[in-house]
Amino acid sequence: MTEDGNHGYWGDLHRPGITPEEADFSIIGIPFDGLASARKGAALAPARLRYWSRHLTPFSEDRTRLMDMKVCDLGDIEIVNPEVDFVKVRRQVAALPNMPILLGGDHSVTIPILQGQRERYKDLRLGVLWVDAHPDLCDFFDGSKLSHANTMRRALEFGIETHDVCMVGLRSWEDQEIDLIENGGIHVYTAADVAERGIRNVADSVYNILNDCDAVHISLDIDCLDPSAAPGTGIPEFGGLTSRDVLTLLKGMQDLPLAGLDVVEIAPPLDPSEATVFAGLKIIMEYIAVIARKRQRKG
Ligand SMILES: [Mn+2]
Repeated sequence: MTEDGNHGYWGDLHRPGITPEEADFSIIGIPFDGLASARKGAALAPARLRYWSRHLTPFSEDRTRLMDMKVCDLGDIEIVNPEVDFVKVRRQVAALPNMPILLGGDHSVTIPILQGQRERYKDLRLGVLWVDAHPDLCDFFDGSKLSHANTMRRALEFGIETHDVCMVGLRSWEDQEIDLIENGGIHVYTAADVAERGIRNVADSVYNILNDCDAVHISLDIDCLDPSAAPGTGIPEFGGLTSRDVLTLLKGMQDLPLAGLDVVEIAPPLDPSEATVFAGLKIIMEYIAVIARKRQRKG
């Protein structure tokens, strides 16, 4: 707790002056929403997440102590022209000595994030847990190949294998995505599947698939959640995951070789209550807790 009554950033886990080599996590904002198709605003998310991260305490909901987890907040990577500037994200992620937690931005920023992860784990099997209302498998969207509807399509082109991708929470489709979804080999768990099978059952399936990988990146679009839990996003999709589903899913991934997280599509201008910003913060802190529990158990 600081003198003004606030905590430090990231529930006091951010140590001013620490280097990435000394930290467990690097937090990087990518305040870019230039390729979101409608209702922009996600560019403002990193600033709001940081601002309210001082409200957090260094505990998870199950009272896992997070104080030993060291966070290095590296600030933002500015994107003006994605064709040119996405390479900054790719290079930074590829070179990190610790685990990245990335703050979008719209989902297009995950294209260079996954490229960077692909480079970090270059000869290894990289899996992706994709938690989203949308598969983002369009080849071309809104005149671009780098829009937030193209992210996983591009990832499949730079060497992430369909059978190492699990998608959870899906419920909205573009015509050009259907063939890949139905015949492409991606493991698909719709929001309706989660409601019918229960999240533990789905989480077990996801775990068993991704446990064959050497490293697993989690990309979480806040629109995976039902708009009742996270209304402040560009394209709210009715019928989504509950907040408890998302937390149970995260906890279920604890024994995977986790390699990083991105949280995207939080749009503060569309989030007057800021409940969606706080949802993102909870997800980030519970992800840190997953890693903390893993360490403490090994301890
Ligand atoms: Mn989405």
